[in-house]
Amino acid sequence: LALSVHFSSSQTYVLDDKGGLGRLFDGIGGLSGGGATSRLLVNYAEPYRSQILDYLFKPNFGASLHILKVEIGGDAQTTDGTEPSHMHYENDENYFRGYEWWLMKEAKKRNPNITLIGLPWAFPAWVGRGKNWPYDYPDITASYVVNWILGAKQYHNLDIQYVGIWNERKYDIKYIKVLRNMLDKVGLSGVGIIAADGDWSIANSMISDHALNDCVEVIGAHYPGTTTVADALKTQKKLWSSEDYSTFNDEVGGGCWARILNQNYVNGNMTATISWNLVASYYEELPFGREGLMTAKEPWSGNYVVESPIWITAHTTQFTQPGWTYLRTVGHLAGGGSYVALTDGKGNLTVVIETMTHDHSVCIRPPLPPFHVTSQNATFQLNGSFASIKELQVWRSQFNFKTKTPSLFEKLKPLKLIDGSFTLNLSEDEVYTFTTMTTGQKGVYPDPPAPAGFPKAYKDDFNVRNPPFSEAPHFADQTGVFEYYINLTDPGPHTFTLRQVVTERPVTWVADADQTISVIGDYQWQNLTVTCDVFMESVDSGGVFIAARVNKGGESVRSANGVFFWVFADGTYKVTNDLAGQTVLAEGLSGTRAYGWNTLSLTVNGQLASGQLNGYPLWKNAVVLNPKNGWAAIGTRSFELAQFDNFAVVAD
Ligand code: 147
Ligand code: CA
Repeated sequence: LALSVHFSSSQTYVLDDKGGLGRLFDGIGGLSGGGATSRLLVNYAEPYRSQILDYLFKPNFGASLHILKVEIGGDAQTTDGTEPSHMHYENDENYFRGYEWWLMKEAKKRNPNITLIGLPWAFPAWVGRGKNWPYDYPDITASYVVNWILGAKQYHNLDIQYVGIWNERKYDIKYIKVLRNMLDKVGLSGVGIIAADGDWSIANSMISDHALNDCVEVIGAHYPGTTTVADALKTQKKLWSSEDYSTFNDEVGGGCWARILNQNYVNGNMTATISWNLVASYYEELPFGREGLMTAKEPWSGNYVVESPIWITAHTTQFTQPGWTYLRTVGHLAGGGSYVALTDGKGNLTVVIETMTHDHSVCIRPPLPPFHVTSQNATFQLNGSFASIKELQVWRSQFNFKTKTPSLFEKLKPLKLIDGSFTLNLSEDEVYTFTTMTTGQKGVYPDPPAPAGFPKAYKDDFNVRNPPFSEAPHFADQTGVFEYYINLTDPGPHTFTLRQVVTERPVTWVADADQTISVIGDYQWQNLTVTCDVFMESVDSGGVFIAARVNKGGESVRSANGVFFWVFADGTYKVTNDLAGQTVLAEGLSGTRAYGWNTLSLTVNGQLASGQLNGYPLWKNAVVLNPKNGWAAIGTRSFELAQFDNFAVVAD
């Protein structure tokens, strides 16, 4: 016999500051990078690009984020692509690569008080001095990171407030001390160190090492599942969920975000939560597709989607600021769910309540233990300095998984308080904000253009004298870095090209390929012709390719399959089914050499592929059974310099 029992609870919750306050609130943020998650955002035309940025950063409009964390590019694969380093080589410094500088400036334009954070995932090879490890020469690594912070100020007037160690990899106590010391020496004593962007284990090291403890301003844990550990509490440091979320941004994703934004404080005393990622602006078929607060992955159409996590963020961000303080009176609701309350210390109060059910708030990690949420009545009694509050603004989100028509961040009628008290009838899967702040707004722009596939006929001659970004539109580097390049001595048709510039295997974060590769186009493409002029810069050993149907990127890039047409500087060519070059479909002589331009053309149609060199057929009828579809790509045989020009693709 199965019994089903329905609890219907009704309870009173006191919100009070009489016994003192809780921890200082540090904000809600988004993470660009780790890696290349904003890659496609930069190529949106106006007004769409500014609209997306407004939904993310503009105060009292959308997510109105308090924190922007970015990757310090290290020339290596860091999840959805590579991000360029400010120092490809030891004697090289350039603070205008990539898009993180631009993104930080756009964020700051909208919210001058935004907190900026930098964190490396990978490092250029020279930092490791030949080893795949960044800590053998702590002074080198520290000065490399400090240069990035100094460059942010010098070239972009950006004040970086926090810097991290090495994302989700081992921390090194010596290195942390060297970094702290170097920051102080160059006048960056205001830059706080977050450590160690992984689990909580650094707390234990901090307890036994006072000097280390003094170096670390914030303990940052990733995907903490809303809880912390005794050692972390014992340090009395700020505790942050410095990377969290990473969940497909449908309604369950929104539910995950609502639950952890409250419960990271309620259960884990964490005073900041940062979403991986900020905005899903990478090809969806790359790893962790659409795991951003919103989606903007179609610069060619202008389409973007303001997903539910944006409005869930707004419930907290629009009615609080870093520097507000949590009340001690926060907690769980009797019928399931949670509430937090924050104050600015000047009489303002913001209460956020969530009643997300288990199945509608599962995040990617860690596993979520079972719990029950039921509809319930809740009475809130405002005491202490809040006793005299007469009216609260009310904002509500109802996910409504039954009808699949969520109502997100709706402003309801202000609530009149009687003797500082109000009673609610809470349903499952709701988020409420009750606040004295009257500045909230559900920002809106006209609908963006309809979604559309990548253009079937696409070309780029890279002829841009002052490119707004170092990378050419829509190319998503998966190993190596491809940059606009000017051949100052070339009088002719190849003055402006795209150049692969990483010449040594970086200190990696995941397994970069042994070849470099940049993908572009529509993952669904099957039949197409890819054409590109190529120029090798390594005598004898050089090699370059163009490719179609490339089926993998991100951390799986090493095992990418597709149709790869290579020419080598030793006068030969190859056609392979894989990036690694193991499965050879055709090979022979090409007469190709370094320091001369050649035009490659690759046509794939059904199960057959053919190739042309400088307009003449070189090979044909290579049989391609798999993959059936994938991106177009360009790349090199190894970490070597090479140039590309007049890239063109025509797809069926
Ligand atoms: C994190 C990374 O820091 C991000 O760059 C991004 O890759 C993100 C995607 O979910 O994940 O790395 C993690 C990888 C694996 C685990 C946790 C974090 N894990 O298996 O618990
Ligand atoms: Ca050109």
